[in-house]
Amino acid sequence: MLSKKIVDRINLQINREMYSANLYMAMSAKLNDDGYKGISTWMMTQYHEEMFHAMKLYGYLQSQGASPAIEKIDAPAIKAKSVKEIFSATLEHEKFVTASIRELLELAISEKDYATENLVRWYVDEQVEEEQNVVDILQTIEVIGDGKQGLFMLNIELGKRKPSIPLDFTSIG
Ligand code: OFO
Repeated sequence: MLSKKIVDRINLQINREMYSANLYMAMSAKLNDDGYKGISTWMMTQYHEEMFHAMKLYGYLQSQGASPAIEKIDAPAIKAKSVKEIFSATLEHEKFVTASIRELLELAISEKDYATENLVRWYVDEQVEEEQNVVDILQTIEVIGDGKQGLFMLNIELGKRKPSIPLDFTSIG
């Protein structure tokens, strides 16, 4: 059985993952408006990844007899204008999520909640991968420059991204 502290902290993480999903959906919309359909697809795929992160925690709470608490999600604030700025903002956001996951892991360890610890370690690995993906894209932008020709190629490349997670959440948990 999960402690109230753990349930509350997992619910906070669900909210943060759903905020991440909204943030990337909003970025996807902006990129689509700006004519970058491929990069917009990459961001929408990221939206699905984030929803999966939220739903995996949701399913875990239910599997432990606890209730997910769905709260208000803040509207995403996007100040970034260029593609490079958007990916820099993405990296900053992922670093925030990584810190949030570490906090949850530290709580699980301090409570000797080994089941939650095991679950959260999956997110630790996931964050390493997510940060690396964005670092790679930023490095590519450094190499090709953020002129129109380079971004045209990047747009084609990132448009090939497919979700690595199931999009049907009904079986999670
Ligand atoms: Fe982007 O990894 Fe979840 O939030």
